[in-house]
Amino acid sequence: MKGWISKLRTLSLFAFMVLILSACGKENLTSLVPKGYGAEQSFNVMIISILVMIIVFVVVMAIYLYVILRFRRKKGQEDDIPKQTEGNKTLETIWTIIPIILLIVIAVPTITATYDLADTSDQEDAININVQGEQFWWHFEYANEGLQASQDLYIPTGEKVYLNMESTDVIHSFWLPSISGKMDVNPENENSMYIEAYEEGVYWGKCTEFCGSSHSLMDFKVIAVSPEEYNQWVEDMKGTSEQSTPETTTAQEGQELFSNNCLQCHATDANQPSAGPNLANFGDRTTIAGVLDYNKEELVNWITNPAEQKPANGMLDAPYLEEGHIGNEEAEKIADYLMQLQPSEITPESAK
Ligand code: HEC
Ligand SMILES: [Cu+2]
Repeated sequence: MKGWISKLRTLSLFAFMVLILSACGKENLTSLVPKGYGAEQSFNVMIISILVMIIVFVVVMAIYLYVILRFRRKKGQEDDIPKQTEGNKTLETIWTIIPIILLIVIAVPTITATYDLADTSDQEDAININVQGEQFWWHFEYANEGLQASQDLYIPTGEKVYLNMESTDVIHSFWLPSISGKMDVNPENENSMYIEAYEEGVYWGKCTEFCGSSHSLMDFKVIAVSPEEYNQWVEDMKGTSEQSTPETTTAQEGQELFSNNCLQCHATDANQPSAGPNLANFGDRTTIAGVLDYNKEELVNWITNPAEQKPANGMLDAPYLEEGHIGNEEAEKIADYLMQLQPSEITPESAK
């Protein structure tokens, strides 16, 4: 009786997990539908290993069932003792050689793919981006163009893009499941890997090394557009050194408030480095701080209370939070200003 209950419990736990986990997969956040070179290589290796495992399972089970059925004790044999055998050279040779062959079948493609993905010999001629992991956001610096970006990384399709990664604080891990494998982002050394997206699209990325209270909120996006659109985007971002005056008066007042309270950490010129995220194309974002829905209400909440949705993030050091002179009304004006920062026609929409 007891045994049945515990079996039932295990079974229902499995059923529950299947239900929960099957809802986990998000389009463009899965390594099971590879859309880039690194992800495809990993997927192929995964398929080979799974096929080998299935073959082994089926063959072993078939022999097992055959033996159980064929050599069952039958009526009248209750006292029979079967012939005792010890050691069988042929059998032992077979079951040593078969696993060796299977391991070779798995090892050759795995090692080939590993060396292939680690080969960075063409790095100098490629697009290079310095990736800085920060608690809890991603800073992208386009090394060739001197452009700064955060959260959203625009890349051209069909080209190798090298990411040179380092962390400002603790160890993070960069994972873009649909396009590439994972890479640790360390404070004390630089790690490089390349990504290559086959098709246009918005691909989701995650930090996969526990890095603090908002670790699970350290999301980012890679926006793969055609090479022409990418070049256009780069030109448009370079143009953000010329700041135009916003059209509405509220946005103009917001700009003033932003200069006085936020510019010490942020920049709205993509050519300017800054300690916090670069907001030059903030109006083209689809999320705020990587995870919040992109709308005015959320943005006002974020400005007035950044701790609520993303505990312990770097913006909590902002002096205005203590001084208390940015209320809802001021935050709304700032939101009007930030949401009209749309320097380029190339947006996540272009990647569809
Ligand atoms: C002490 C430096 C600092 C100050 C001052 C500061 N911020 Fe931030 N801000 C940050 C950091 C760091 C982040 C990244 C937080 C995260 O996502 O972990 C951030 C994130 C943001 C984001 C989300 C960015 C994105 O890429 O989605 C917005 C919007 C923002 N800040 C607006 C403001 C506004 C408006 C002000 C002034 C009222 C301000 N910040 C003042 C440091 C600062
Ligand atoms: Cu992290």
